Amino acid sequence: MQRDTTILETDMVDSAEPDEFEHDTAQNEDLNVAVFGMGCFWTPDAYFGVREGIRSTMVGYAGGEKEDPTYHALGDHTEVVRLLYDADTIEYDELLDLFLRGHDPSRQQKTQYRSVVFSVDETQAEKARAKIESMNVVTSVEPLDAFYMAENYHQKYRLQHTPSLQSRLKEVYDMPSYIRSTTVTRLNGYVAGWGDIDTFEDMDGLGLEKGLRETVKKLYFRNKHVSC
Ligand code: MHO
Repeated sequence: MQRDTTILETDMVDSAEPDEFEHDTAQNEDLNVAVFGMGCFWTPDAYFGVREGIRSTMVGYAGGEKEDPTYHALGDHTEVVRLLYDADTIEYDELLDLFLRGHDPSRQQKTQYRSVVFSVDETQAEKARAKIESMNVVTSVEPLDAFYMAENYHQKYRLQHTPSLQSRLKEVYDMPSYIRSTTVTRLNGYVAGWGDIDTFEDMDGLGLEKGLRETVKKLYFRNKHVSC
């Protein structure tokens, strides 16, 4: 299989300016980062993407020694989701609870899919350790050394496999903006059946045409919590 040559740098994505949908505008305030390994990364990308306070998600690789890992040459890395979140709306502790509920942390997995909290500072590490201390889990807590963004075709995977929505979104977003967009992040979760469909109804900022909103709803019910 041909190697994806359009891999984007994290910085490029974080600073990309989405242009059209209203819901994307207020993104310039300070956001926090959280990184979790919890199995195949398509699932947490969607699972976290619908939560209030999550501004965007990105999937990638972390935790190993190998430089510049790719999906097909992963080395000793683990698949992870990287969240940009607004700490005034959702606390790290709540993210940890979602993390623990969003996969089976008691199950030993191979390196690619292991259960791991990658902390970006000592406060996160302490919170994570305190939370799992009394639990019967295999989850490890490790400092995040490097995060390698995964190939574009892994980002917002569920949505990228929804052609009708995808073609409309591609008219609006280039790839960095697409990955960073809160709208796209939410939609990727909804089409995988996560979140509260009533919240979606209330989201007037999404700016999607009626037909496409119907598509999202249909997929939401059909795909209820689809996982890898
Ligand atoms: N079973 C999945 C895993 C994908 S993943 C991003 C597949 O190969 O289709 O690890």
